[in-house]
Amino acid sequence: MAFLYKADPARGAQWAKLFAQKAPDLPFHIWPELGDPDAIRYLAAWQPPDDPTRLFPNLEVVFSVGAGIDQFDLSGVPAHVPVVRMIEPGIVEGMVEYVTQAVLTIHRDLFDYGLQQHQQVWRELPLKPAGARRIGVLGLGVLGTAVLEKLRLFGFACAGWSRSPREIEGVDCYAGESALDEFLARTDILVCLLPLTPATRGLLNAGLFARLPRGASLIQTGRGPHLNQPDLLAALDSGQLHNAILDVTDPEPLPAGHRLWTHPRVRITPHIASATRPESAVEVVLDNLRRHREGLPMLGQIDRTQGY
Ligand code: NDP
Ligand code: OXD
Repeated sequence: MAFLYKADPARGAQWAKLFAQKAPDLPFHIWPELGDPDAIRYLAAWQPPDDPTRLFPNLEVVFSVGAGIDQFDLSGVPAHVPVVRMIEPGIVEGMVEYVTQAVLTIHRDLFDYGLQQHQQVWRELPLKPAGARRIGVLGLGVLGTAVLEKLRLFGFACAGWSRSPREIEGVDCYAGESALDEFLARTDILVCLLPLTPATRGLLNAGLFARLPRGASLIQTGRGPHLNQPDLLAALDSGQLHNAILDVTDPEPLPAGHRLWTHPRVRITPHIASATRPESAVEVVLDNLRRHREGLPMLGQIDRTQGY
């Protein structure tokens, strides 16, 4: 019985060390070193190989090393093999930090002050209290909920949107297509923390931007293909959107010379909003292996019918 890791090899080396300490009886391999393919029962990957059960006929569980699983070709993983995404405290902490700094950057007009600094202009802009700033988070899952719980403490007017109805203390929760208009109309800073599925691909487009109040801002921490990039540029140029902070783009990396790189009201980071932390991730994976052995549901097992 063995565990195979197929993702960034430097992080794989950290996983290997942690497995050696915490599960010394479970042989751990880092792709492309496989050992005996018949012994591989568990695979953790950013992207599994094609046809994994042909390569590893005794495969029992596939883990995503990331929170999202859109990079998986689920049709290649037979239905009897559960697919488990990463839910671990390190990813949550990183995302809460990133979105909080992005919201505060926009809320405290640091984009505009940056432009002023560039022109050596010393001019005070009107200060808006947090309670007058309306934050709206698309996606009320593990990450969206954690982000809102933090933002609420600053006094922002917080709301979120999900597929099924949710309840979060101090947050106005909206659910489903029919509630999207109302949610958007009350949102000054829109944060995307959705999974990428056929239903959410391209959701951040001209039609959606037009339903936000004029001058709203976007923080995009979901997946690049949620966003129609030409529509974003048009909305920024027309003033419908005031600024945008993008952690994810399509494609990644964003090609050299793309207009988004140099737009004065766009800030770009290279998909670093959050990352799986080996120390906490290995604990969670080992706990899921225990659950699997005991026939208990694993934390983060995805619903294939929904694609997340
Ligand atoms: P979850 O699965 O816990 O939450 C997803 C949320 O999105 C749920 O509230 C779900 O609704 C909602 N949702 C899904 N589809 C729809 C839809 N069609 N309409 C409305 N709401 C929908 O995911 P996480 O919070 O753990 O992660 C969210 C995403 O964040 C990841 O999939 C990934 O894309 C991104 N991410 C980005 C990172 C980065 O560094 N930039 C790092 C980690 C994650 P419901 O509650 O009804 O199920
Ligand atoms: C993730 C990511 O999904 O890093 O975990 O984007």
